[in-house]
Amino acid sequence: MRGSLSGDPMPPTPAPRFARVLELDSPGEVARELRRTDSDPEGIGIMTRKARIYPVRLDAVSLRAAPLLKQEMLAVGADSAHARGIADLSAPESAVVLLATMAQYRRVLPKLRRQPFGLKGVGEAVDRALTAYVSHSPKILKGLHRSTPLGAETRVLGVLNVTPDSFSDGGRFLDPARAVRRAHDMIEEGAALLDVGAESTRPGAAEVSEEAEWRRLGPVLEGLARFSPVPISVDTRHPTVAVRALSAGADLINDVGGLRDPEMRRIAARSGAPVIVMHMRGTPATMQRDTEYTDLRAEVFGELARATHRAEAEGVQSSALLIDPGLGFGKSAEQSLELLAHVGELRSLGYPVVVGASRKSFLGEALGGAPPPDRLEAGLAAAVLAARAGADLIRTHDVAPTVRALTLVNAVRVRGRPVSLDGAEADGDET
Ligand code: HH2
Repeated sequence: MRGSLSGDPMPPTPAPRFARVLELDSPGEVARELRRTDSDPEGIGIMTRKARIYPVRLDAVSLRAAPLLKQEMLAVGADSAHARGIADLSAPESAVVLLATMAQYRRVLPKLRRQPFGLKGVGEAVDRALTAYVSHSPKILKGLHRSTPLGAETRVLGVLNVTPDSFSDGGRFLDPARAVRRAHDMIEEGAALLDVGAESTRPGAAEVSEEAEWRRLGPVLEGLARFSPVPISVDTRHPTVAVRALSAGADLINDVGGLRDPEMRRIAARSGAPVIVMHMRGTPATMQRDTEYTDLRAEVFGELARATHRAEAEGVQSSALLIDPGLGFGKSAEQSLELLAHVGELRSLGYPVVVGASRKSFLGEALGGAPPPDRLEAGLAAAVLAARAGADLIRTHDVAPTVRALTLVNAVRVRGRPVSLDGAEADGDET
């Protein structure tokens, strides 16, 4: 029988009978949980970086680079997946998924920088994506006339359609006085920004002349610009309308054309106005004809990445860009749901993320054919999912209920402080 030094019998060693799987979304949360174990503070910083695998996808990694990449990943105890055809030399390139913890990335990335076959660029791209993904630093969105904070919590972009034919509220706010009253109400209800549009972009909508668009928009903007304390975005695909709107008091451009029009890029660069770059293929008239994607999320992500990259190369400040997956724009209901479920991936690009699901037909389809007035709850659920994934702005017609739903999400969510790959802030407090 075991005994203590004093000869008394040893008390039975307590053994844990229950184990709890932890849900820790951010490095900040991991660090806080580790602190509860009374770990050594230095150890907490190191272990925080080991808590979670961050899968990272790369496209078109060359035949020569992919095996070397796998070898480097294996050498740090991580892994990377690539096409079978890389091994038998039948594939010229491959999509790659890296699987590693932050600690492993930290060891492997400096090594990649010294490797040939484009691995230096791969290392830099992975570093940028991870840093952008885990950071959620609050920033100020500087509109041309008004600014607003973004990033600390998910906020609402209130929709005002001054159109006769928008799919859910067409004709309700064509009268400028009524439109301005609605804007006033949305501000009272807690909208962080307003989005005013004068052309319906519903699938198959007829194109409106720029003159007609401006005739609807001008008086409303004029009325709004006088009193609105919140930034006003103008939802237009037309450069001439964007220019007139900015000089009539609009603060930013919401371009459902995703800055594909070079004139729109020039206006953005020259004016300094922020732009929401939304993903869409074709135009509203044609977009539902092309809903074929080989790899939906990779393609939407890649197209947004190229659009923002081109805009920056032409002089648009990166701090002026926001991105939006364009739910329902040239996407089937199923595809919109997939994008919604994974919208947090867009954070890898480092721009604030905008999501618009409000009253859209993919919600109706998910509900078995519900018309727009019956899509409120599904729209709120979509807003909550997007906010949970880290979206910065939810574009919605239903401002008051969305603000209330997001208040809860914002209260529950613990957002980490900016974290760099060297983990300097990884054990810092949450904001
Ligand atoms: N959706 C619509 C219009 N503009 N802009 C962004 N950035 N994101 C969106 O999801 C988005 C958008 C479509 O909705 P709505 O304005 O209500 O309809 P309509 O185009 O028929 O006016």
